[in-house]
Amino acid sequence: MSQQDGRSSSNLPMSEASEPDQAGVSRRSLLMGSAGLTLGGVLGAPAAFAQHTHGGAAPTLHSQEAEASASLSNRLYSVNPVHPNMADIAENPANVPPPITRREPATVRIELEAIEIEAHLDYNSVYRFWTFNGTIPGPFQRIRVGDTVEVTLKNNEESWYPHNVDLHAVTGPGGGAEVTTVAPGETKRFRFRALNPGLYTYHCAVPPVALHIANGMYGMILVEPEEGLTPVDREFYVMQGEIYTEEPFGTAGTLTESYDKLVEERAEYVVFNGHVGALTEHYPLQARVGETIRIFFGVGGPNYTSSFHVIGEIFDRVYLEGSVSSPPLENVQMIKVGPGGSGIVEFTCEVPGRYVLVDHALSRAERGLAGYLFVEGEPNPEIFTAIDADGNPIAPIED
Ligand SMILES: [Cu+2]
Repeated sequence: MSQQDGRSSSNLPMSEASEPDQAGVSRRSLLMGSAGLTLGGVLGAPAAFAQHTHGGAAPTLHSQEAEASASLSNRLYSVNPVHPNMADIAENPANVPPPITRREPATVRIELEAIEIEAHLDYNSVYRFWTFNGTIPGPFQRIRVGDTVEVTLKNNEESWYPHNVDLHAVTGPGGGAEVTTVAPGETKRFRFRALNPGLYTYHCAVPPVALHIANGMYGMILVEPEEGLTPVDREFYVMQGEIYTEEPFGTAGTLTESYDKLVEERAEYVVFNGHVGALTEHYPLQARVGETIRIFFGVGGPNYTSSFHVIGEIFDRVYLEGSVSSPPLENVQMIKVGPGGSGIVEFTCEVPGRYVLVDHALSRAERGLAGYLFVEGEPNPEIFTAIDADGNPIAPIED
């Protein structure tokens, strides 16, 4: 399972602008606006939906700038207007390999590269992230129980630090961490047998481990059971993490990591898929009414437990702790996922519109943590409609 996404070693130059134009959005209005959007009006945003046509490749920054004028939420969480040439580390949540169809074990390869890369953290700031393969989370790995897995970890020549990988799906010392510790420019390999099905996290475990995780070195590996998972219409890959900067949340410019805040567990940023806006403006989830949706959810952390919830939806089935060999719980509002943990949720959206992914510890929405799921389709007033004083349905607002 070689993973290549084409951006693995593009350490793009930073724009000279370090004091960005505020683009008419003060930090205060951003905060108030994001709170209102998150908790308040979550009706459909068909215009924004139509503009996002991700076919696997990231949209160009030019197209994102063009969208800015048409989308309110884009104004709040604009991708990177002041650093147009800056690399982006957000992983596309739709980037999930297809289900495994073979019914025999095989030997599969996982190829990872530790890449330290300066990229935008928020619309007005950049940060030196540490990644697997240039994305946060690192690429989703999908194997089958009984497979023999050969893991290669390369550390990019441009790196400043050693890295390694501990996969929670591994039975063996350190989950592979000890045998994969690589200096910049070095490559190491190991082989393991996948004995237990489930959804597992992986992460760098070079001390201080919490720092390597906070800076972005985490991802997930799904070990499918022999019979596979139940087919669904759409699968998504979402992970939550914290970022600890010296500068307060919202500061413009190049931000620096804070070891003190890290050990005190006082994050400045909390994000889905790497940076502020990754799942609102950059890669919102997209689906159609009636489709079954599965989200592979994990917490890189390193420290916070997530109360993962989709505003306006109820999970039909949840596989707690990423266990795919236990029966699912049904009809659940929220799942708790601890650091290094995972959970799988499945649901169907009956009503079109915009749904918001959150950690229900909602102070974190004020520090960047939110994602959108846009559901397209015909209105379904039998299930949900605004009504007037006489109880008559009010037609949804058309864009
Ligand atoms: Cu590392």
